[in-house]
Amino acid sequence: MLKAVLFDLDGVITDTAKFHFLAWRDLGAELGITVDEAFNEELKGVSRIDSLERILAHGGVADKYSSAEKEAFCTKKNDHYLELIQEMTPADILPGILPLLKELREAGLKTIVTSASKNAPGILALLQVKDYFDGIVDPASVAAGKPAPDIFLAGAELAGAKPAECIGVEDAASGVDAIKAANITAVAIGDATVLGHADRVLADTSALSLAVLRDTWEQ
Ligand code: B16
Ligand code: MG
Repeated sequence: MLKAVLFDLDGVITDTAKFHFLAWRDLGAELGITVDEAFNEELKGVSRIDSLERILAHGGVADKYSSAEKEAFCTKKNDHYLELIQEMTPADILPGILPLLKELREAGLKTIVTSASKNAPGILALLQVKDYFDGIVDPASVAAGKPAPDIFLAGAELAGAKPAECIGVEDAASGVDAIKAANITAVAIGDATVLGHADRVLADTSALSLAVLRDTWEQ
């Protein structure tokens, strides 16, 4: 039986990806590294420090900075990101998400947030959807980030369900990798050419429903 739905946040519940992009783009510019939208795709679902490492490698300066300098760059990016997201309201919840959360509540399924973002609790509060979730996995508590399965395995455990009794919803290729590595059914939101390894790909969140999730899980 399908018992739990594990939700990625950025790109699934709300579109913070554009704010991550702007903050990384500006930090990159300060370091003389171009972060364009195509390269930004590779940062989706990837932790803050791993995103910085990828940007530095992309700029050919992987070994130039100390750990303390990298820490300072991450803090700067995050401070900028936090400024950008302060204006978020419930109107920024992506289409179809709120009806789905209500449907899942009524059907008695568990709902867990499995986001790589350390800002997830704050964003859920801004969106006023915290009460629709039974738990949030702390990304700092898992050994390895996406594409490793850890965060989704932790999400299943938090839901009190086996991986086979869960479904994961993701917008990033690294996130779909993580769901599949956890032996969980994956529903992806976005471009099928990037997310084709998911069990089902939907163009956008408005097509999400409990019926679609159940149908995918039962396939
Ligand atoms: P933070 P998700 C991920 O969230 C984002 O997709 C990724 O761009 C970001 O670097 C990562 O969270 C860490 O976020 O800097 O806020 O801790 O897609 O896994 O919900
Ligand atoms: Mg995401």
